[in-house]
Amino acid sequence: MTSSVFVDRPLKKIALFDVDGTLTPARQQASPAMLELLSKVKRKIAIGFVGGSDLVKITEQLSISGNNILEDFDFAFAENGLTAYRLGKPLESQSYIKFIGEDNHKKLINFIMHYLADLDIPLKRGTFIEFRNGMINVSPIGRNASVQERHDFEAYDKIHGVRAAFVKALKEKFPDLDLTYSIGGQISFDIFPRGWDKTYALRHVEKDGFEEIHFFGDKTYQGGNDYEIFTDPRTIGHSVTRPEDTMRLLTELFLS
Ligand code: M1P
Repeated sequence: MTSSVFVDRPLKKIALFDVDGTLTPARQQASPAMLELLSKVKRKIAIGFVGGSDLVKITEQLSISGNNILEDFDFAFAENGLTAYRLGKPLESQSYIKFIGEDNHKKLINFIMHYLADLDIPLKRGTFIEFRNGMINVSPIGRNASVQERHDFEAYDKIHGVRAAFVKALKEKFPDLDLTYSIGGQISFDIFPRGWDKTYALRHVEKDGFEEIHFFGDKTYQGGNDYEIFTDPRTIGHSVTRPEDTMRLLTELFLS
């Protein structure tokens, strides 16, 4: 049975959204039209986002006029759900560093820093490793690349497979660490314990007993960071190509 807190929604369903490429262009802000549509959808069903990024970045993208995203969305999942909120209240979580341990983490970071230093790519900026609650994020060009530099690196990486080779080297070096390496964005990849992909968020949503859990994402292909939740038997998956595609589907599914 659906939890009584969602009794005001006529349909006992929830829609979960990836952020980059689904609600917003990659690492950019959502359009006012998208936020307006989401607020209409929220009158019918529960809604939530499930992003790979941390909450600070997702807030930059979804709070375009000072709006509180923890109020706009019934469920807010950053770092695949390792940072989680339901109706504005934080939910229980786990941490990457506790899982892996300081010693293994140090070995991993030392290897990554050597690899980064030896990497010959056209541009290097800054912030090559970001330590988060549920994962670490590694970027060969560096996280403070400009928007144009991001696009250029993404195109370069499609040809040269810089990130794929990096991930291969890590898997070979650390076969015993139970980690997943996920290339979810344009310039970086995420490293987190196996199983801490976006399906992690479903444990929080399941408890409310929705009749249907819809998921919308753009990286739904095998190897993409939406693949596991998109193919999970608990969800009805929708593969989208860009935010306008998400808007079209939402209107068809829940507003017509
Ligand atoms: O949401 C997808 C990814 O977004 C960012 O990736 P990038 O900066 O490479 O475009 C990162 O926050 C990454 O962690 C996340 O998975």
